Amino acid sequence: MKAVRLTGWGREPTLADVGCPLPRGTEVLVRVEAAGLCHSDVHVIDAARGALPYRLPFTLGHEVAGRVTALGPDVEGTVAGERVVVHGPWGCGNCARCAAGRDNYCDRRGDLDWHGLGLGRDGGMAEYVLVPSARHLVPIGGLPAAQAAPLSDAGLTSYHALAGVRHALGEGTTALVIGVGGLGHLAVQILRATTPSRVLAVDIREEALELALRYGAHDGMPMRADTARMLRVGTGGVGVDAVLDFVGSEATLALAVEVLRPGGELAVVGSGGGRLTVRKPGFLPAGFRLSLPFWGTRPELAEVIALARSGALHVETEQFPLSAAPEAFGRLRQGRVRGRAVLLPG
Ligand code: FEH
Ligand code: ZN
Ligand code: ZN
Repeated sequence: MKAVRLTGWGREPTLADVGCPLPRGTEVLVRVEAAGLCHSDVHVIDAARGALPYRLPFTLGHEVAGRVTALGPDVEGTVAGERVVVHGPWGCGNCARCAAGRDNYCDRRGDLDWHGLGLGRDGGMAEYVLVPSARHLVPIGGLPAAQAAPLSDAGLTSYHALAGVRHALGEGTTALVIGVGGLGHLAVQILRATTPSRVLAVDIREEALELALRYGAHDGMPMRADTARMLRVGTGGVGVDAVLDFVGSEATLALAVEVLRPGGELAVVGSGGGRLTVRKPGFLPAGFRLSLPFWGTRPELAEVIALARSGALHVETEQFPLSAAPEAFGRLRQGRVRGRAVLLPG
């Protein structure tokens, strides 16, 4: 079968022919219908030798949807023909976190030499993918795979980040989304669908602000020197109740703490590597709370899929054949993907 393989650290992945795996025990073979690209894939590709515990080669792709095609003899919980999306942050499978579908916070993650689907284990940028257990599968019904796949990472990560700050987003509140790309445009929709908050968006790109407004943001502002002042004016001088920062740079973190209300929540999702000085006494808003959420849980993925199937969530995608993976990665690196890039093996 064809697969996008990472064969060397710092080397671009290549399309190669590899054997199609046969499911054993509790394993499930899924015919891939769509696999999304993520900035984390680029971070993995660019990682220095030894920076990650992963063993090469492996197939990339941790944002995958398709159809169950073969089952190991001990499989329970799915059937051949079922259309599914894969919950990608596979953990040890034995700790209390994994047992609850919270593999993203597996207690034994530090002992593993992989982080899940397409992250040190063979992923779904391929015609088929082997999933260790049906517990990692969420049914998608008639949802198109090119919609479902990005929801398993971009959608789930946004949803999980929001879950941690939701308590601050009741009636009369304001939420700020910084960075309206593959994750941010979904966060805008999830906020509108699940909170009463007014939703503001900030980005450096005019087309990203247009995307935010198209998907329900009440207002969008360019990232400039006076953005904090504009946001304070736009919130009647009190600031915002929660910030979801999908960039995570020095500038966006500084903007976030400048516009947060006392008791405000900051969820840093983007891996921009920005730093924030947290000290007392200091200059952060009183009652300031910070979260660094990672991906999301399997139960949350089922909630995201249900939102999408209800029509409340739509993923902006750019679709490529599997063979165009190098072009898709090039566009992702250049910041020239509108929404989420998705590979279609079929
Ligand atoms: C995956 C692996 C490591 C870090 C971050 C990620 C995210 O893309 C998962 O959403
Ligand atoms: Zn990802
Ligand atoms: Zn575990």
